[in-house]
Amino acid sequence: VDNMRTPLLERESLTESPLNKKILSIMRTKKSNLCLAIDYTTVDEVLQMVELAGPFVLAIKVHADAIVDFSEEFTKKLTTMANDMDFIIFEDRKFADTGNTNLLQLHGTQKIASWADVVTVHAVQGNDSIAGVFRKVIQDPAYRLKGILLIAQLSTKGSLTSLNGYTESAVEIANDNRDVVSGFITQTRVSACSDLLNWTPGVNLDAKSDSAGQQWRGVDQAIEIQQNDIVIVGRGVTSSSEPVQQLKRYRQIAWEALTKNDTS
Ligand code: 5FU
Repeated sequence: VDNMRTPLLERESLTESPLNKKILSIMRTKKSNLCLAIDYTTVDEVLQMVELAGPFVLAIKVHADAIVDFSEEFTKKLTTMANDMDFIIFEDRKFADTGNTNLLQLHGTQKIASWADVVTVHAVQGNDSIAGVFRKVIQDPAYRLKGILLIAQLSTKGSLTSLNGYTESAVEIANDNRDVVSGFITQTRVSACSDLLNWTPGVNLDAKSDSAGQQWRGVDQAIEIQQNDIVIVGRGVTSSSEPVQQLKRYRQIAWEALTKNDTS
């Protein structure tokens, strides 16, 4: 398989996105292209896992609206831990509405723009509901938010993102808004552009699917064959009785797969 990826060091120096510069720098320093998806439902459980995972991960992904006792105190602790342990905070909100509503939700009860470094955004609502709104927030130093990941492909069985032209249209939105879009959520690398990072969920080394539409594949498939940059792993770690062992395992396998042909 040809390596479509530019060496990491070169990407880091070439990128004009401060967020991607930071991501690529953390990746190289921590030797980690692992994002942990923590889908626990209480603040205590989430923070305990962050404490364990912090040293091994590039990013921590949460679903703030799934945490039943979510509070501003939680996000204060999370941002402190992210600063101390050097990881990116990723809120997987999947914004998918009119630009005005997207903006209201960014600043709503959870104040996502204030604590998340990066959020996911569906491409389905179209360029004008995405670009201006997120640009305004990202350019405002009052907020922590520094970029968005466009969902080019979902990992779920039967996902409509595989309909003709959908993924290509998402890539077009990214190309037109390079100062806002930091990369993609995808299954197979969708852009050779070195300045756009390809993050991939649906990764598990020990299981193929849950009973609710998720499809998992291994790290070699995700990184070497499908040429993604960053793996997003959830239950492979969070449902394990030995999470630290699993964190080390996923981090090592994913890093080796990413840097195999990397000369930097
Ligand atoms: F955009 C997507 C997607 O296409 N598939 C996903 O699985 C997001 N996800 C998220 O990644 C999902 O919401 C979970 O938070 C996480 C995967 O966790 P798992 O436990 O490895 O299935």
